[in-house]
Amino acid sequence: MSEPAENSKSDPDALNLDALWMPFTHNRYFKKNPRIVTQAEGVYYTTDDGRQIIDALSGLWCCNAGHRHPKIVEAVKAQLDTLDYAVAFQAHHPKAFELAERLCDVAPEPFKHAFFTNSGSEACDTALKIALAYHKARGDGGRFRFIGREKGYHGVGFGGMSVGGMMPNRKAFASAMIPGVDHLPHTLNLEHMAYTRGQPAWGAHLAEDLARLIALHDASTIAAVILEPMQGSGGVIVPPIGYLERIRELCTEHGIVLIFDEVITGFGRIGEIFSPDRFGVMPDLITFAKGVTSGMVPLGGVLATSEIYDAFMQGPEHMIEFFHGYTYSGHPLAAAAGLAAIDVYESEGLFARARELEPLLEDAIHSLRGEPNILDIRNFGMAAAIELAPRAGAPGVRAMEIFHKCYDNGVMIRHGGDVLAIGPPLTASEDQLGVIVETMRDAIRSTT
Ligand code: PXG
Repeated sequence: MSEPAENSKSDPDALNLDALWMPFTHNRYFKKNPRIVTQAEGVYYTTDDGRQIIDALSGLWCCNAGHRHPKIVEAVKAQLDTLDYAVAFQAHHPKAFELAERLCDVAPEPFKHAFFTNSGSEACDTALKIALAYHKARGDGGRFRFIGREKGYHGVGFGGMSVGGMMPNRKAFASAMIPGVDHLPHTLNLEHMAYTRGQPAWGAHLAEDLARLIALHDASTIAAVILEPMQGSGGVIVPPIGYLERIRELCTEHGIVLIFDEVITGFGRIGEIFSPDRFGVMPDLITFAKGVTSGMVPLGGVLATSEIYDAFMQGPEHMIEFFHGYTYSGHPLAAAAGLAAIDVYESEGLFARARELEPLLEDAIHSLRGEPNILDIRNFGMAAAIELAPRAGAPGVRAMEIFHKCYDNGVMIRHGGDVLAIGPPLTASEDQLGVIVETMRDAIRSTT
């Protein structure tokens, strides 16, 4: 590794933290108690004070093959030596086509086309726009409504925010929500499903709320339903048995496009490439991001069926069919990283590995039952969450303290509200899963 230049600010003590307005962060609190990571490899981060800590969240649910996987690093470096950027509109470069083809090969059968974005937020907004324009292209342009779900997270664009269902992400922007959005109820109910391992048996009936919304708005006004098959940011909320099936039935019956937002569930987080291979329910559009490059280069996108793509391919051939796209759609570095990441997932059997680890993670996390202040433990695939009782008058603080203790003791977890969540890299060892859970146990026990 090269020595830092003399005036380099890579020495964290020399960092001026003020200029950076950090995303989704309590800036003032953070800057008094900074946590800085300087390197990463495999399942570990190195912190600015030289400690190795386990990354129990795969970055932000993205480094599914671990950090700096050598094959992905090599592919990105090689790409830099050949082509840095290539125009994305009206001319393009080979790897974007190769990655689209590769994704369609590994995705469930009906998905034959990929549209690239740079993030999950852009993927969600793109999918919503595809749904609207699809109906219009078929002469059904009266369909303008979107149905999201409470506790859903579809990124931070105006579309994704509007269909999202997390109050703090919506509150300050209420005046700017896109029109015609309604929400299904979320499916988390501790009275009926606390401590469920895997999919809850209770809750399929909540899908009937879609029938209610269809009756209220009329199907002819509804363009799409967008759901995370398993809610991630909302706190690992696993779909009740039969729930997604019923949503699918209703969408099919009423000509509504069903979008599965697989930004977290994709690329092995639930032990398969995408959720249809796990839950057996096929959407019409799939959004992806994060794990597609194992987090190495930003990339997102939307997978579409031929039925949807073909509906756009009408009119004079010299006309643009979909007035949408990004400067960096299918960026060469991202495409190279995506191709290499898929190779790694396949050659190392990482989705099967996730399925093998799932029961171990399940047993380990549920062993925390009975520790103080826990109301629920839930898990699916390589994801798990613990719901804590909020401290009186200080919601979220108990979870934050536990997060800090875990960090100090060598494990990076996630906290949001009073939920702790983990989503370790699919390359984690059984021992590392044990360390994660025992570190959480100590932190939970020592927190009032
Ligand atoms: N959809 C889903 C389902 C997501 O989880 C997005 C869209 C937006 O992706 P971008 O790439 O625009 O951030 C996400 C992002 C967390 C956490 O701690 C989750 C996300 C992002 C950051 C933190 O749960 N999910």
